[in-house]
Amino acid sequence: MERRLLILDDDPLIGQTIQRIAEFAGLGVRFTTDPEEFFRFVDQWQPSHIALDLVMPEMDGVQVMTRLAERGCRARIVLTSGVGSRVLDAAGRSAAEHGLAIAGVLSKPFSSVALRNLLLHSPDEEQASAPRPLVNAAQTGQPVAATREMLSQALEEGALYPVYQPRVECRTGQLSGFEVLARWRHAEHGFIQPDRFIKLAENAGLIDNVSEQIFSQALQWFAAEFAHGSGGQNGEAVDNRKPVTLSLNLSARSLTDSRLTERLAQWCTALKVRPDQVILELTETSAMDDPISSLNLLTRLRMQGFHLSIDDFGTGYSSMLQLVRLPFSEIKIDKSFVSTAMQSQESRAVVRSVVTLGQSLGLRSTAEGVEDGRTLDYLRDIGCDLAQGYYVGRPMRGEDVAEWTRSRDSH
Ligand code: G
Ligand code: G
Ligand code: MN
Repeated sequence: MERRLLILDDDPLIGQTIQRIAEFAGLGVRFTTDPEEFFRFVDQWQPSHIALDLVMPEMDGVQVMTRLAERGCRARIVLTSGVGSRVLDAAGRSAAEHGLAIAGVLSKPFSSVALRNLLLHSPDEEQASAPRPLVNAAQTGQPVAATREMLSQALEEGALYPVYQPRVECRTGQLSGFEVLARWRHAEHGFIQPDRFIKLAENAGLIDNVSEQIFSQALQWFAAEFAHGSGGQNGEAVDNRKPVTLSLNLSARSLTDSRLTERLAQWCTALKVRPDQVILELTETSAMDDPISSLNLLTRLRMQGFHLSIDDFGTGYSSMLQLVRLPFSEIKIDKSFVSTAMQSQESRAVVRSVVTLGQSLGLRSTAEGVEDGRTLDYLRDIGCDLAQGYYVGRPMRGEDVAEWTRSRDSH
């Protein structure tokens, strides 16, 4: 495909410099300092790439991007500016949230090599280097408004089931455990995502029923595959490895009375799963209805040997106060920071601080949302303990875990 670059910059010197670099790299180039002419070129010349100055007197880059988004512009955009990388990063995320394709951001002064790389590298790499929204953009797909009745019926029919996402040690790559994630397969509406039914379950007073179904299925699977410290699929003890763990998401609403957690302890006894192989992940610790009784309950769980993890740390739902007040043994760094760590200096700063905070409080740190090898390398370098994310493994059905393990062992 022919590459055509359209440049909008109020500074003719910079615009011409970009033009020369791009022409030298073999691109067709148009350059203008006038926003209105710019939009005429966008419509008539259909550039494959756009270099856009973020700060201009007549119309700033964010306004330009809004108008590009309104036109459904598919060109890959390189943002340039002297305003500093924080502002550029934010603008890049805002553009990505508008659905624009961002090839990258360049702080002025930039090198010709950096510009060439952004203009020439393959779409795959461009995808990877695009700044992504810090907060996931709105749900896509056709949202089904799940109702209490639908959920009750699903519970009766056993339509909820667990999937398992692996967690590995950053240092060695060794399997550490699995997080259990709930899934709902609806006969008509297909898959309904947890972000749409967990809240509903909490508000409808059904969250304990949801958790019971998910936990019991997950514990049975786990007991059959991994309990008693065995790492083997067929029960043959695989040596000196650390026992594999099972992480369960526990709603703060389930801490108002002890029924669910008592059943959890009973299941563990019956299935011979050691409580110290089970990690309970808590989010929205600030939403605990009754802080004193939940503290009691969590402390008892901890004394029984269960581990406690503070989930989505850094999002505001999981607060520093709760981190110190409650007997946690693990801190999970929210995926919004981890998945943007390679593009954003700010995200890296947060990830690093949380790992350090964990270390000084004697907590294990787990990064969730690890989507590429570079992020995993980075996490290892800064001393993060565990990694979880699409790069390591997607959430999968129990019967697919053996295959995942085999494919890892084979290379
Ligand atoms: O895969 P993902 O979309 O599966 O999960 C979205 C969110 O839903 C997770 O952050 C998690 O906190 C929550 N979640 C998933 N499974 C469960 C569950 O079994 N119980 C509770 N309380 N929350 C869950
Ligand atoms: O409990 P919690 O909010 O942490 O649940 C994890 C959520 O993150 C689940 O919805 C899961 O599907 C999702 N997830 C797991 N790995 C990745 C990843 O690498 N990238 C992104 N964007 N989401 C992930
Ligand atoms: Mn979780």
